[in-house]
Amino acid sequence: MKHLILGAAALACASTAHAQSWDMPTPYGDATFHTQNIAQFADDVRAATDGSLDITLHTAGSLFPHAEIKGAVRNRSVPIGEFFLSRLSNEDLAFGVDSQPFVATSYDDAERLWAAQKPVITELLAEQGLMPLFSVPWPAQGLYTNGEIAEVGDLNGLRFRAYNAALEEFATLAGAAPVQIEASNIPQAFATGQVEAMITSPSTGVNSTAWDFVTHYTPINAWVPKNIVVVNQRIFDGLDADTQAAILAAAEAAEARGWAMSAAEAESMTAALAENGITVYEPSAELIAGLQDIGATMLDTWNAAASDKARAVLDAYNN
Ligand code: PCA
Repeated sequence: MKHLILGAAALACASTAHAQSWDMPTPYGDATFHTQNIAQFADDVRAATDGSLDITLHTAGSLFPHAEIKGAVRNRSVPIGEFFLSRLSNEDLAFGVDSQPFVATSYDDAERLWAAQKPVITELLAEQGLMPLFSVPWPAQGLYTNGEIAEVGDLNGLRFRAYNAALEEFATLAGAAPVQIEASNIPQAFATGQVEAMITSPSTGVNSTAWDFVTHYTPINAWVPKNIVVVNQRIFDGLDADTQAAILAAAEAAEARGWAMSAAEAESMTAALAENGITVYEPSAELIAGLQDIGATMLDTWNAAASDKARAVLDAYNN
């Protein structure tokens, strides 16, 4: 009996000693479906570990600015974090394939692209002591402007909000003037006249109340970019096997749930844009052809600069 009690005490002790609080930064706000999905992931982990791993979200860039989140997980300032995957394209173009225009434009394409990309970026992230847990796409990206855009020439000279290097290149090739703005700063950037047009998902359009500053939206659906959640490998390896398994199971569920949430928002948030007074119109054949030309130019540039790993992703996707 004494032995048993001691055993139980030791167990309780062990679990207290190992109870952990994890801070998790994300660039996106609380109303974003990605954030809601991650909140559910955190709840699932808490439940599966009987509260011994407690993940606290820090949203809208409140703990680290977007550009620093990956580095913060790498240097163990935080164990886990979320960011926009293609922002790492300056490290290797393999990270940015999902943001190349007209490479993958539907959820089916995006799913195949993620299957091709995952092993390669898992390897690249491992070199930095990082492990991907799950990745979820935004709805396909559409064009927000004041007035209808009939052809690429109509974008000429517009101050254009961008969120990564590919979109900056795209806007520049369209004759627009790109300005990098974080998603949570979109309303302010439009209100102050810093930008006057953007390409983003219907989700981000609704989350930033786009009807306050633009009149028109067209679903050009040119790419389906992803967020990724990564964990520090060394911190993960330091967890007991049950906790590791709980995280991996919750991550798998979060990936499946996130893709479904994304697809649902592609429709519901486009409808919400219209309900709030935005004119939603189909892109003209001329506009799409012009945007496809820009995409082709970008792909040439991409191919010329791509690493073997990046090329392997595109080859695996295309074959
Ligand atoms: N929303 C994010 C990334 C892509 C998207 O749909 C943003 O606009 O920053």
